Amino acid sequence: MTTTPRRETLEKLTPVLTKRWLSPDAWRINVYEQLDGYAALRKAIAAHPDDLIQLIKDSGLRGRGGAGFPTGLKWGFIPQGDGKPHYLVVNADEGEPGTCKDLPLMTHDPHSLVEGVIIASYAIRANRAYIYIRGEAVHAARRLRNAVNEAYAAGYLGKNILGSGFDLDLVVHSGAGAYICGEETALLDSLEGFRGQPRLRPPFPATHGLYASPTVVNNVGTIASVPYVVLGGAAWWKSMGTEKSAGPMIYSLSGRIANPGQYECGLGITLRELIELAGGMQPGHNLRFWTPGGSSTPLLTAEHLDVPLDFEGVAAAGSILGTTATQIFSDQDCPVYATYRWLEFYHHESCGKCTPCREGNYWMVRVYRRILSGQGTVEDLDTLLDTCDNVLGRAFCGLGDGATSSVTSSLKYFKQDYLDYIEGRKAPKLSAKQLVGA
Ligand code: L3W
Repeated sequence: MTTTPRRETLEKLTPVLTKRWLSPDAWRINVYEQLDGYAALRKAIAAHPDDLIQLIKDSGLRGRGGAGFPTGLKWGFIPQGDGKPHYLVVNADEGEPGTCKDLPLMTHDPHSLVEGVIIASYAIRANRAYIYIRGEAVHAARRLRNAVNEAYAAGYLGKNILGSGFDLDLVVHSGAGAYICGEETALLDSLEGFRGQPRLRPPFPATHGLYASPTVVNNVGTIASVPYVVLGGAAWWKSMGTEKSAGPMIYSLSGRIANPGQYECGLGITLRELIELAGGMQPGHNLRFWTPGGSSTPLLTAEHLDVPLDFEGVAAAGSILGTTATQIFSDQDCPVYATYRWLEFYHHESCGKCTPCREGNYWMVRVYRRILSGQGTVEDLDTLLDTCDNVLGRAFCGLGDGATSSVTSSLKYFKQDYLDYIEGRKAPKLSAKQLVGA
């Protein structure tokens, strides 16, 4: 039986980026314009670019792609007067397991992203921008391309935008469905036509990005927030969220929840409140473990229901806010098996460039198969932790680090589940046949 949220919890919903999602046809430019669309662009283009960067700094807006890096600071890194072209690249390669906030935004409200792109490009003095969208997101890409065409026809893109003298071309580029291309430097390699593999950082894209030129790479949610900050002001933006984690955030809830979906609330809401907003757990299920921000973030448990879901609160609880993809598992789910399935994903998606990630994930998958088929040993648990030690901080990019998150955290909280497979108290989850090749 689903439960009805209390009024005080319902008031925690702050539809800002999601406010047009339920308006029919909001993806069409005429409807978008009737709903305040492109008003922020008119305001921004009358301002000095440096003032816009300052506004974004003042608002406290932080990256919505997983790392929470201060957006205004990143824009401010772009060298000015360097004679090089500057680029804005939107990372729309949403692929983190459990994450589903950017694709609905681009499907229901693509113009908010296009408007954000134009304002951000004007601020950093870029005359060319790209949206790199995940290859499988065919429908969202179609909506985006339609929005870009509409924006060109309305004079919001192209030459001399709104008579300001500012020119901008925007290209929507579809990837080919590789998770690694969500890593910003692999994305840039892919955009340049190379195989998508991460580059060594530093130098960061802010100085050496696309075609070795200064480039801002921002997530969809970050750039789509910009028009709202411009219209509402820094103080209004800061009135939502917490002091260090300002603004609203789209939390995607999935798993054993009555009403899975996207819930936009001020940063700092708790999982207890989110579950209430989502109508409670599914009947017969009790919360056992969950990810605060996708499969790359360490698991938390029922003990962490009241942790504030902002960058600082989640870090203090030993995890990472990540992409705010809360995947909710119950007492009917197995943390060992869930971790194995995530590891299979990382193993499959590892680009192979660095040894710790390529080999570490391969070996860990083999160990999990052994444990889950009832043939594991207690020593296997040390092998897993030792492998994680050799991947975390030693891989070339965040993919390797992310892969270790559920392994170390599930061993920390649910070691008994591992021992139950090893010592025969739990029936094997995999058959001997599935061990073939392990
Ligand atoms: C100039 C400096 N720029 C940092 C920039 C840097 C980047 C941003 C954040 O990974 C995490 C990852 C995933 N000068 C700079 C500088 N920057 N120092 O700031 O950088 P960083 O290294 O903190 O993180 P990152 O490499 O961007 C993002 C985690 O998010 N994640 C998300 C996964 C989502 C996907 C997806 O859906 N496609 O992959 C979830 O947890 O694991 O740790 O722009 O250039 N001194």
